[in-house]
Amino acid sequence: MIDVAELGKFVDDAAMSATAIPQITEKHPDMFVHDAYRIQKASIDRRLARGEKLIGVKMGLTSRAKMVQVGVDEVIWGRLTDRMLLEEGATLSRGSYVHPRAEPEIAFLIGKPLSGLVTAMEAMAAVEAVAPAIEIIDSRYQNFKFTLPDVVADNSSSSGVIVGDWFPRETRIDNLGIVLSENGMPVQIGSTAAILGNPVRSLVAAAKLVARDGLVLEPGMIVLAGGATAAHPLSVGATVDATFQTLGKVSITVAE
Ligand code: 0L1
Ligand code: MG
Repeated sequence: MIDVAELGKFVDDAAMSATAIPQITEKHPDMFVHDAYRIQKASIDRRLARGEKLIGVKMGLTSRAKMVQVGVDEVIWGRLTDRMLLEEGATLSRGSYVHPRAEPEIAFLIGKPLSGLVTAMEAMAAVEAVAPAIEIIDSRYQNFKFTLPDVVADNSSSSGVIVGDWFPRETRIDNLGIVLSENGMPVQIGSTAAILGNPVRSLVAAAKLVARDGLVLEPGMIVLAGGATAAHPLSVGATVDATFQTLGKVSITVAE
């Protein structure tokens, strides 16, 4: 028997205290993905009750590299709150995370309400701007190990987002080279084409998936399209830059 409220508190407490927890499926091997989305919502509702604001959603496991890295092969989503937003160039505190990793992503800024089954053209018509971004993921599970329902319940590992300069929605984002560097040394190289072949497909998937939960992507919200490369672990002293062909650079520095 799944207690959604109790498990929502379990993952929320782990995120707030940066404490690694055992996988929920160890105790609840019968947990399904739809239960996990209810737990995710319960954990984010706790944040909203504490005064955080919902600012958008993140798509996860949208590239082959990511699916292989975590051994899960289904596109998932999670919720972003204002507390997760970091300034471009900011310094984050390693101690506030369990085992953070960085992923280069594309961000969409929503200009018109978007939800449900839409074509790529309809999805793009709802976009106001696009930007290069870094997502900080931080699975709360011990050893970064989880099943699909586990990771969904844990808000799809979402924990931070850094957005670079916004560009008009007509800007090409379908096949841009990306270099992720740590202290000037490349650690991952990829292309935005690795995001489901084109990041707009991730936006189409976001519209469809959030609609199942009765959610609408509202003007002003951000949609993170998903990592284009494997995620890179963040260690103290690292400055991590994601440099995108034609879109520029997004950076983050890690302190104690
Ligand atoms: O954003 C992502 O693709 C991450 C989804 C969850 C899996 C992970 O924590 O790596
Ligand atoms: Mg991601």
